[in-house]
Amino acid sequence: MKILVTSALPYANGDIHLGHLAGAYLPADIYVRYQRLKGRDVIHICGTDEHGVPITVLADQQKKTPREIVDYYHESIKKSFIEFGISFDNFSRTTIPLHYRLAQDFFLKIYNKGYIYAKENEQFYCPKCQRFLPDRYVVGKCPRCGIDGAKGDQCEACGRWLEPFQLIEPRCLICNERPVKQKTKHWYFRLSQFQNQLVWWIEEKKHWRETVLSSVKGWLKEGLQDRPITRDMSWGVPVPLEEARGKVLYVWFDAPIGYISSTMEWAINKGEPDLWKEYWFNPETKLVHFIGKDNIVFHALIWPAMLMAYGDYILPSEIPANQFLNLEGEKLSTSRGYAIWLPEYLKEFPADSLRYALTRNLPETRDSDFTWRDFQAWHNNELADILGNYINRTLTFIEKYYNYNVPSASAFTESENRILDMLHKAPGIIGEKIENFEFKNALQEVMKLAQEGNRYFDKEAPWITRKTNPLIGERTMYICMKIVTSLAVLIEPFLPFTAQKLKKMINFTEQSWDHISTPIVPTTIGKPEILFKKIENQVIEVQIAKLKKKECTIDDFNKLELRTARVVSAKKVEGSDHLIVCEIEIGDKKKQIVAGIGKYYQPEELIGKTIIVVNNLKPVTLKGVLSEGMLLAAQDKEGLVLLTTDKPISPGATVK
Ligand code: B3M
Ligand code: ZN
Repeated sequence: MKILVTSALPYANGDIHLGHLAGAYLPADIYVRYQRLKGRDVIHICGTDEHGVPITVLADQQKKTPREIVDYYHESIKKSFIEFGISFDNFSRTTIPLHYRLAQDFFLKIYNKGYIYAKENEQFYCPKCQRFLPDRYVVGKCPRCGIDGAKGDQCEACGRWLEPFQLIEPRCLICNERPVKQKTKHWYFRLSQFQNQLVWWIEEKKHWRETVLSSVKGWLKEGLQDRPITRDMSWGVPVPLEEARGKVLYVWFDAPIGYISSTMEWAINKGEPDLWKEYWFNPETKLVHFIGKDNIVFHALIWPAMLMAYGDYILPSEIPANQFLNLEGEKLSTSRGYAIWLPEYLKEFPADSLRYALTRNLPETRDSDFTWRDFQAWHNNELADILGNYINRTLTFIEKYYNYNVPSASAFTESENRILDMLHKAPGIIGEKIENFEFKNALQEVMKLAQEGNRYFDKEAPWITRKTNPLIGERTMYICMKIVTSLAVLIEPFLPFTAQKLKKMINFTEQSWDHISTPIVPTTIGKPEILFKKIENQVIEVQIAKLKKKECTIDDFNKLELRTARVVSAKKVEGSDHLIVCEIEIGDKKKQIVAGIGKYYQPEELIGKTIIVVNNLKPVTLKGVLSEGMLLAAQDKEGLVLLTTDKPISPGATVK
């Protein structure tokens, strides 16, 4: 059996954020890494989606060409995926000539079979911009949920797939003008003809997720309508018909074909240009599409219908679509900049910590919420205190008392046999969950082993038996190493960077999921290193503040009482290098504030300066010292400078 895994092609109009990762890429990567360890014939295919209105709108806004936009984001997205450990076999783009040829061939073949027809129709046209307004160039209120800002093709708030004419109070995205209807000719895909075939096909998919099935069945119940698959635009794959000059294929027609062209590119790069056929034309191939819920209708209805129309190709076997990930209790919004972007995340934290937090909390059956506090807690209390600590205490014990040589043992107690049995069964249990797309539960099973290890270590107390009964001490450490060895392989799909470090640390090279059910412990280990360093509160607070900072109304701003203040005295807070406590004068009042500026200023330098403070901040205690306000400072890569006034002014003056 071959397994062809795809992850939704991200639009090359922005960086990857946590929502994308939790929706498709991380579960796909866990699945693929597992299948590779099982020794299965699996490939993971992806690439950037470089056409369509999402790209041209951004290009218009930034006064750049679509080409400049997609070139930039293709590279940026590709780089952050690599750094996050998303292991694609090929990461292509939909603007390569191969893709154009394939998409045009696809169109022509189903056109010649009679599944595409032309029709004159009315469309929104902006009189001011003098252009047709396809899809997202029209915005308005959603007819279903009423939210303003719904796009001409989809309402992001409720997920409803829309036609521009359904929008209430439509307007042109570029100039806000009310568009008019004007005639134009377009080519339609006879989706309605596939209604019955799709109903039968979906019937077989009883094991699919309820969320996927219910949305698909909803569409089928409404009855499928023919879909226009061309657009009046210049950026895209040209429609391969003489009479369609100046028109391009709709992005959702060409994008899924990108799965095929990316597989073709993979085969070419491998030097076996026909190899892709062994996947796409092979009824034994399991085709798995990882996507977010907003892409369900395209992958579970329209794309299969396109494939049915074409013939030859296989149909999707699995579509484990995820629900949405919210952020600190609110919906992500890329237009408002309310998201955590992967490149920014990676500048501050290790990839595996986020892989862990997201997997632990995947929106598999319902929307889930990412918070920085959970992230910190899970990193510190689970990755560091359970997994990292278990591995570290085992390895340092062997380093210290057995000079890096792993003790051996042969006869075991009942509870030890129970642990060996648990290790024996773990790959099967975890594997089954992964194969059923229950990644959250699978990860929990992995963590159970580390928990069990800690319990066993505590109970056996090898630091005592080492002296009182050395044979028992050795046996304990042997069992402990068995667990560490199993973990080195079993964490790999979830925490690939940690797995690699751990394997190196214990001189272990095993690459097989099945072999690890009877782990063969290495005879010697290398120098143990800490796998997870704790994440401090301050670091997390900066991240929370960053998110909160994104939007501020004038009312929010007016809540702050900003004043000038004169520094009367200043000294370092005891036991801290970077905290300085200042006594300040504001009008005729005195108060004290604690500021984290010790790295940039000596206390003496501050005395006599007029600074700007937030006067009505709720008092807090920092390192046991009361702080009744906050001073303002500007910071960049080079350092930090205090804000002062341009000319002398009395302390207590208001700042606006
Ligand atoms: N680019 C939508 C998205 O990024 C779209 C997916 C295409 S998959 C063929 O969510
Ligand atoms: Zn306009």
